[in-house]
Amino acid sequence: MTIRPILIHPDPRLKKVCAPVEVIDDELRRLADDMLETMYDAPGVGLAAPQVGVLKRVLVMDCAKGDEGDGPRPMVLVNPEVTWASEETRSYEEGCLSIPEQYAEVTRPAEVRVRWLDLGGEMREEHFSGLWATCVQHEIDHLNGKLFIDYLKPLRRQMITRKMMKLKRERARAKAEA
Ligand code: GNR
Ligand code: NI
Repeated sequence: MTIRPILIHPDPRLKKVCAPVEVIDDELRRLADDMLETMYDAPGVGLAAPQVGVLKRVLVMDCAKGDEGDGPRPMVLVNPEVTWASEETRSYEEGCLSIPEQYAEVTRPAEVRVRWLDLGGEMREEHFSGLWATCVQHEIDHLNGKLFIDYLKPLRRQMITRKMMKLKRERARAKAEA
């Protein structure tokens, strides 16, 4: 398994609608493995393929931390689709590994049903609530080129984007000097 670099906003690859996965092969399984390792290393509770520069409809997540008892629950969702969303909403302070150290309240459906393919090519469907529901919607948004800051007022979004441009410039400079 390999930790892959996470793209930082703004990046054109984070704005693309990703393509459905056509075949589940070893390359895809390696991608999913790498994404899980990259997510746990960050650390984060979710990661979408475009965040590591792969424009395919794949996401990983594990929101089990903080849940009662049982250990980690790594999940890999291929071609995920929301099949039902609750009318009830909840707002949660979201962050994103592609927008480091910026947080904002986002309101989304409180619960969702999601259908996807697992790495064995089997169709799965599950009901998500709590952080799992927030996270899976945040990750599916990534697959559609959407970031949580797209829900904010334009001024706030622009302020965050400017901060990220500065962060990227500083990181590029530090790298050049290293
Ligand atoms: O690690 C993450 N935490 C988080 C917190 C609230 C709402 C969504 C998330 S997902 C984020 C990791 C990430 O950027 N996934 O795309
Ligand atoms: Ni994110």
